[in-house]
Amino acid sequence: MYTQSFNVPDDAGDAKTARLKAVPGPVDAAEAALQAHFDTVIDADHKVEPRDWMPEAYRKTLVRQISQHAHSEIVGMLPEGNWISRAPSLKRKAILIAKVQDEGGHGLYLYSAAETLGTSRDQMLDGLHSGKAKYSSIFNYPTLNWADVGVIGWLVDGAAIMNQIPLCRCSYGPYARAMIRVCKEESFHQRQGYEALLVMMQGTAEQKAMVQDAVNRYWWKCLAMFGPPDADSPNSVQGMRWGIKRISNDDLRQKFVDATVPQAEVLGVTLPDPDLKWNEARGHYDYGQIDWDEFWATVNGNGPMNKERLATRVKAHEQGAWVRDAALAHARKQQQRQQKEAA
Ligand code: FAQ
Repeated sequence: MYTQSFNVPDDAGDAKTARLKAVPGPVDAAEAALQAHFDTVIDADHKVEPRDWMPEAYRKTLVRQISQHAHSEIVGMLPEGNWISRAPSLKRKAILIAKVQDEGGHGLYLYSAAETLGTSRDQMLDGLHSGKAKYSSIFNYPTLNWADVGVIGWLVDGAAIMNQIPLCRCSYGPYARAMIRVCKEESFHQRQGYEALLVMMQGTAEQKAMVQDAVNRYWWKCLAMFGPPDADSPNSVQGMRWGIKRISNDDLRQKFVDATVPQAEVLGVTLPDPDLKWNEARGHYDYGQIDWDEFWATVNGNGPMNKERLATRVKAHEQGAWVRDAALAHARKQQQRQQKEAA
């Protein structure tokens, strides 16, 4: 459903570049030469690899974005994981288990990609568990009924793919390569959600009402997932100059709205926005105002489920300590055995 973004032109135009954040310049001639080479790589749209020299600000930005992304994947397992024991059939249960497991896998690819930048998994997890690191706002809302699981697949995974397809062309090689596999899997997640909703929409009046209720609760939160409007997005312009971000927050949001409206029509649900209408002149759907105060309250830890999500994550980490200890002990034993055999 979402493959169109691989070849959209980049949008790093002059007006936006004028708002570039200040990044410290090179300190000496040797560093200036390294910086010049890095700029050439970026301008030629080649990949930066872990062993290449890169400006500290580029490294920091990537660690920030990739680790937040990894945290989102593993915290994102919780709202749907909550429904595994209550899935309405064996088929839906098997699909949901596989999906939630995939999200855990995405977290692992992304933590591994961030580790290539010199940060450790422990450091990243400390950031998450202490509440210092961000993760996607969308996972701080409750999953109240079974239709929420379908809507997360359709809309949350749908928004995630829209944002992630351009990341397959990110300038940092390990992140770009991780995103290719992630996007393929997310595409199945999106379709399974949509298919589950299609089935419910052919069911009873109560089932249809459940779907509409879930859409009503999730629509606006999904639009906010793309991040603040471009004018209020402090990281966007530099991220685009570096080829990390390829399409701006607002442009991705618009692409998501345009792609989703026809899907809602096929499904037979109403998107809860009286201002949503086709604008012939723009060639896009117009849509209403997003509640940014609510978004920032959620991002800053005060959403309906922030405390519970974090507490569940911390508990899972603590209770999983014995698994990590056992894996390390096993690795040590294997290493000793190999050393003995080699001696
Ligand atoms: N939630 O200047 P910008 C998924 C923060 S994966 C929380 O625009 P940037 C899979 C932002 O970090 C979903 N915080 O920032 C799945 C920054 O704060 P900072 C996650 C947000 O980086 C599906 C500040 O606001 N995807 O769903 C959010 O240029 C189903 C200013 O914003 C990714 O992480 C938000 N929604 O653009 C799993 C994709 N938006 O760090 C389970 C990779 C913004 O300066 C079930 N990330 N902020 O303190 C990105 O593409 C970018 O980082 C953006 C934000 C677009 C999220």
